Amino acid sequence: MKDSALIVVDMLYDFIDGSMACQGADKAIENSLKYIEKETAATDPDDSGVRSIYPILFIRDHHPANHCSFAEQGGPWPPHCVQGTHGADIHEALEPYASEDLTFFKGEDPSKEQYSGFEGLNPAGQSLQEVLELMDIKNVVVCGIATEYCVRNTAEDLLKAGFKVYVLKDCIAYVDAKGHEEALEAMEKEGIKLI
Ligand code: VGL
Ligand code: ZN
Repeated sequence: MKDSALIVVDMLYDFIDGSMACQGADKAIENSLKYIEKETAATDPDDSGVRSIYPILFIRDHHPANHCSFAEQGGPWPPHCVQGTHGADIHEALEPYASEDLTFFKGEDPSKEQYSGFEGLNPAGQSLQEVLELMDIKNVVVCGIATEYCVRNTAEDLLKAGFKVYVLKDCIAYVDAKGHEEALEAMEKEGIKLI
């Protein structure tokens, strides 16, 4: 797809096999990798060294140890994605596709919950929207974890900002199966395309 980019949301160890391991995470990673390999594959059969350019942006939940979303501070979640821990790292199969400029950290303020990747910043202090606009991206494809929280909030904010939004329905994992189905239905009604 022209003018498009992939946004990988929170494919981090705590959501995969850690303190908040989500349902379908292994499958979501496997399918995301297949999608990435297809999108970045050589397009010219005579020149397999040439790979098409397809920006891949990463969102990372990145909490201080005293974050307000943690149960010990009265929040709904077990501690997860604490800065500097393995649980906050991108899965190793996806990590090679990540670059500093295209990685956006969220949830760093101890007093603020941030489910949306839209609230994240890259190390240079740029927002997701700013960077997508600089790259002239019009279509965004979203995969990641968790459907009901960060995937949904990120996709909805992208839609509100005027992007055409696609969610890869085989490349998302979830906290709760019913919540996942409801979130998909709601997103589709809003105009987000499930592909
Ligand atoms: C998320 C709960 C808490 C997510 C992050 O990535 O969906 N969910 N922090
Ligand atoms: Zn979090």
